[in-house]
Amino acid sequence: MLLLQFSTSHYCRKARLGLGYKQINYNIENLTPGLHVLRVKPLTGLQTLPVLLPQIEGQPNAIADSTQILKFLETYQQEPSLFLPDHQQQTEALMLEDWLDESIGTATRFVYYQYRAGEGKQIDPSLSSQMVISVVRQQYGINNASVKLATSRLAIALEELSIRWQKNDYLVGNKLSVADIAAAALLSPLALIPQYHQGYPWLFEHIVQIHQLCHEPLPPGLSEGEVEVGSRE
Ligand SMILES: N[C@@H](CCC(=O)N[C@@H](CS)C(=O)NCC(=O)O)C(=O)O
Repeated sequence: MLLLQFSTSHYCRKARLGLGYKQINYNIENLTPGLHVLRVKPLTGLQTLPVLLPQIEGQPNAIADSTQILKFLETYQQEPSLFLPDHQQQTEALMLEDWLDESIGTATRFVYYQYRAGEGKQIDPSLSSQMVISVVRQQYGINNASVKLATSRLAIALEELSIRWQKNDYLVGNKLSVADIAAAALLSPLALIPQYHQGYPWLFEHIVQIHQLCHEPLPPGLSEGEVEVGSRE
């Protein structure tokens, strides 16, 4: 299998977590933002990444969207399962996944790129990085007003996740589901923002645990050698 991705995209991280959880072998092709459209659009009709190319006879040629990729992986290789045996719980996990994808992953992007363009500029002050950040901000309409809205959406999300994760190790049911994978991937960019990293230690503990369960290297801000989550308070 081949995963077409942007190396830093949190939606691509979500697909990698699914592949890693099921321990499926795959290769990666990193695409350049902007030019990626030339490679991706003819394959899927869309322009977003991740895209998975199963490269297996009898399987679809290309699968776009992280949610569809996880669904495909579940049919391709059932064990270990990412779907919950209880139908109602599985529906709840799919709803949470959709909310995290459509609302919270976007809110994270807004808050993250605002930080990288301001206080967090020193993470990579190079011209090329600052140009990418500026293009992304324009593309998605990231400005003070939209970031304010995104920040309040994130606050509600963190409240909801804290209730669920503090009650149980998993967001729904008693095992890892697509909801946990979506949350771990789509909130991971917040690890680089001190206000979130210091304010929500339980979030990053869960993100680390889920990455370990999925055999996926930790995201920036949580990698080995960096300051331990719990010791930052
Ligand atoms: N719902 C999609 C969202 C993916 C998405 O927004 N990908 C971004 C990268 S983080 C992208 O490809 N942006 C490029 C573009 O829109 O041209 C998914 O879950 O795969």
